[in-house]
This record gives sequence, C-alpha cells and structure tokens, in this order.
Amino acid sequence: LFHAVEMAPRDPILGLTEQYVADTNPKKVNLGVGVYYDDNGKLPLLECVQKAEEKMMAAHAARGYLPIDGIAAYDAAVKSLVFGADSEPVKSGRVATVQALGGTGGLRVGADFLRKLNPSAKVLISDPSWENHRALFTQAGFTVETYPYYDAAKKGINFDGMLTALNTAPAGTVIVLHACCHNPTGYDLTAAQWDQVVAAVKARKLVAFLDMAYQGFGQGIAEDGLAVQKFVASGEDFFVSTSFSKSLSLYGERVGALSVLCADKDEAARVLSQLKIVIRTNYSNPPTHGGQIAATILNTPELRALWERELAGMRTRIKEMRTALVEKLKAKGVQRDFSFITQQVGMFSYSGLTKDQMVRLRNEFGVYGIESGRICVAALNTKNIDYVTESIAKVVA
Ligand code: PLP
Ligand code: TYF
Repeated sequence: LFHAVEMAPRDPILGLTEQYVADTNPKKVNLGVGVYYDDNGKLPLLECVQKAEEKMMAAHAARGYLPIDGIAAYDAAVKSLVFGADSEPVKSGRVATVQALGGTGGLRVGADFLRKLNPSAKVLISDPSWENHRALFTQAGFTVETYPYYDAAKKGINFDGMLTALNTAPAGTVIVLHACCHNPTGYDLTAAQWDQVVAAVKARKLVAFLDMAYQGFGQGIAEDGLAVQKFVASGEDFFVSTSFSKSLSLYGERVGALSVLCADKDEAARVLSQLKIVIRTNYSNPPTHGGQIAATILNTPELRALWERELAGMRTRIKEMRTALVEKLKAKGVQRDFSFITQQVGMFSYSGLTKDQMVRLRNEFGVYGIESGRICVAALNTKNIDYVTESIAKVVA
C-alpha cells in the first residue's frame, strides 16, 4: 500500500530545532524557532497561568465534551481582546468566534470555510511569510501566490509593490495579512500604510484574513490591534485568527481562535453554524485545559492585570535584546550598520545576514538561525548575547 509513498520534506524551522538538539557544542544557541525564552534561556510558565491552573485544580471540574465552538467564556474573551469589550461589533453580536487549536487551527478553520464559500478564489500571502501560510492554504485547496513585502535593499517594506499587487488582484482574492509583528521580517506597516491597505481591500472587494499570532509583542495589546480597528472602521467583513501560544506561553496547549466579522447578528449566526461544520468534521470539539486557562485569566481582573504585566515584561526584554544586539555588534568592531534591528518589532529580526553566513554561524559556532537570515531575538539573553555577537562579528568580517 505504501511502497510508493515519498518522504516529505521536513518543516524548515522545526527541522532546524532537531538539528540543534543533536548538536554537542556546549555553547550552542537556538535562534531558529519562534519561541520566547526568558533571560535564563528557559521557556516561561507565566505566573498568571500558574494561578489560573491552581484555581482550576481546586474546582476539580469534570471533563465533558466542550461545545463544538469551544468554551463560551473563552470565545467572549477573545472577541473582547480582538475587537474591544465595548466595541460595536461585539455589542451588536456580529462577530462569530470559535476556539481553535492554536493560531494554526484558527487559520485552517477559516481557510476551509473560505474554500467552500469561494472555491475559485486565490490566496495572496506576503513575500516572505510564515512558511506554513502557503502550506496551509494550499492544503485547503487554494492556489497561493504572494504580494511583495520585504525590500532587502531598503531594509524595510516594499509598500508600493504590495499596494500594486492588491490593486490588481481579482475581486474575492483572500489577502493574508500579519496584524502585527510580521514573521519573519519584523517590519510592520505604519498606521498610514494600513489605511491604504484597508482602502485597497475595500475598493477591490478583496477578503482580508488577519493573522494575529503576536498580539502584545509589538507595542501593546491595544496598540497591536490597530489593523483590526481599521478594518472594522472600513465596514468590511473579515477574518482574524488569534494565538495565545506566545502571549500566554502556552505553545503545547494549542490555544487559539478564529473570529469572523459579519454584517449583522443573523449573518454571524449562519457563519458560526458553518464554522462548526468544519470543526465537527475535523476534530469534533476543542480540548478543555488550555482554553479554560486563557478564559480564567482573561475574565478574572487580577489575573488579567498580572498577564498584562508579564506580557509587557516579555515585550520589553525583547526590545532590550534588540538594542544590546546592535550595541554589542558595534562594540565588537563590526562596521556594518545594524541599527535597523531596533526598528523591527516582535520576536523576529531579518538580520540581513546571507545564507552562507547563517550556515557558518550554525556549523562553526552552533548559533542556529534560519537560512533566510531570520533570527529569533526572543531567544537572546544576557548570558548568550556576547557569544552570539562575537560569532556574528566573525562571519561578517
Ligand atoms: N501565524 C504566525 C505568523 C506564526 O508565526 C505562528 C507561529 O507559530 C502561527 C500563526 C501559529 O501559531 P500557533 O502556534 O498558535 O498555531
Ligand atoms: O515561525 C516560527 O518560528 C513560529 C513557530 O510549522 C513555528 O511561528 C514554526 C514552524 C511551524 C510551526 C510553528
């Protein structure tokens, strides 16, 4: 039955972690995968999560099936987080939100629904984007193409190219946008550029799908919702996927969501019923634990405040590492100006290092980044940054 089955390629990012784990170099540093580590190089278990779990354990709750769309209090909390608790879309009940298996699950539920709705639509993702965007929308049956995004020479965004692509896309084309903290480049659109993107999406009758995997890692929870607010103001319907993998450091619990903004409450009820079919035929209903942690934190004022402080701590530490990276490279005599790294936001930096330099970093120094030059700044810390900058200084010399 399986003799003709070919070996599938490894996920380029997760495959790199396997290589890192096997490396015997005691100084090795993994700047590959997008995971936030604390200053001791440890994956944090947030205090707000511990407190929520203590509350949950004390309650000794039974583990029945959840509703297909997840925990109601979770879905309500996600809506408030994404759109604002007192926002018109939430108050009028025109958002359909479902709990999903991480941000990836939210994207996939949305993709499957969109494909049924408009089977001939194309999907445009940014060039470059998180690799799984292409794979996921392709698996859902779409033809996936790209819109220009990164301008290597300018160390920024090719905004004219992006806008031209939107302005020439056929009506119904699905545009996948990183709501904040663009993965992999670290370059986000300005408020004025978002206005132009929103106007193009509206004028061309495109379908926006915002991927919000890093809310709170850019400027703040509310600030990082800017793109969502602008799309709401445009009056268009759109999709938003949410992930708590990074913001609650709950990677393995698979806590995410999909929200679809509809024209009115009645439409939202019909859309929700279709999302539930996608879910039911895939995994029936989501798991209880992670969603309950998130719901407890988001709906308990003290835990919510604690989470906001802890998230701000992660955000601030990443910014400090960006500054330290630039300063230490300079102090080690590197001539090239790396100050653009402090203009980037979120967990990643497109460092501008070449593939050859990234391969040398890995093979000679045990410093693992993606061959595109992407490094995870959130994996730098006060203990490994000297070694990392020394290594970079050697490969750029
Ligand atoms: N979208 C982007 C842009 C990401 O970087 C990630 C990272 O993992 C995801 C979605 C998926 O998030 P999750 O791990 O919650 O599925
Ligand atoms: O880009 C990253 O590193 C994160 C983690 O298939 C990730 O988004 C990477 C690859 C993948 C799933 C998650």
